[in-house]
Amino acid sequence: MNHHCILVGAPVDSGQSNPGCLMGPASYRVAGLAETLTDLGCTVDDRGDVAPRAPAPVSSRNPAVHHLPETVEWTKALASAGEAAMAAGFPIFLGGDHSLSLGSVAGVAAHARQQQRPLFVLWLDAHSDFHTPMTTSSGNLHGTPMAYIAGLGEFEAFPPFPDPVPTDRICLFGIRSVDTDERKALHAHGITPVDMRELDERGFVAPLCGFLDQVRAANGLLHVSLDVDFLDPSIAPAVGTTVPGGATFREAHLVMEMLHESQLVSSLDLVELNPFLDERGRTAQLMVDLTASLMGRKVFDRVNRTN
Ligand code: B3U
Ligand code: MN
Ligand code: MN
Repeated sequence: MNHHCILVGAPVDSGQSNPGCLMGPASYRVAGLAETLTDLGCTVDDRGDVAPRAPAPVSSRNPAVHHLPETVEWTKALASAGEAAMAAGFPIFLGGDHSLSLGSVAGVAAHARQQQRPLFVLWLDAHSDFHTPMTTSSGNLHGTPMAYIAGLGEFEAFPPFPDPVPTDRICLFGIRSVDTDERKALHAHGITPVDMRELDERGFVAPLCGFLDQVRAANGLLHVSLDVDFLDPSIAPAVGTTVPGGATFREAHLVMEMLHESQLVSSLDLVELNPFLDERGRTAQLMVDLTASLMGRKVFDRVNRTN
């Protein structure tokens, strides 16, 4: 894992309807993300917040879709910031709602193509985010990035995704809210999410190890997209779309520690934090602590964890 962290602020609020995500990057800074990473021995380059260009007057054929022009400009700006950050170190995209991943992962994919390395995506989320602008009924574009990344469906004014990620390199993990059209599309494209039912039955370790083995065998790059609503709302209230039954504090840290130990992760999104809905900064703090676990913070170094 590269320990030169590039912080890319992405105060995106256009992909959903609950104002507040634009305060996310500031909240992570206040919660001490850079200081935490520095304490862990990382070097940190905070590049500030990305500024998109003025939106062009584009509209969607689906009348439900809102803020398409703004989201298209964020996608373009974050794709170029992301590609540049990948060339320099380990990008951490500070959201911002999940529509930011339309751009962050596009930038990461462009870098992977240039490096001739296969890109894998781990989507830690309550939702599958597998709509297209044509199928969404909420019109919230934060529900679309996974289909865009897979190169599936029609994305209207968005630039074509640089190098679509084949569906067998995508792992949707922690899923517990899927709309009918998304379910149909997931079936049609042979994607079986690792949903909470599977995690209840098998635990978190085996499904995650299976995916990480695939990444390792292919010498792949691994992008992790962490949506606040992956977490149970009782520990992470600061999100507009809470869904009960999410990952616990211990499960979430376990995932992050396993990701650290794999040494496979090459980029990270922190998305959907809405500081306006937070309680004394506890969700922002938890997201910072989870990032610390991903970057190597442990309680104790054991030689053999099974003893
Ligand atoms: N699938 C629903 C709900 C949703 C997706 N992502 C979030 N919520 N955060 C939709 O609006 O597309
Ligand atoms: Mn999401
Ligand atoms: Mn979600």
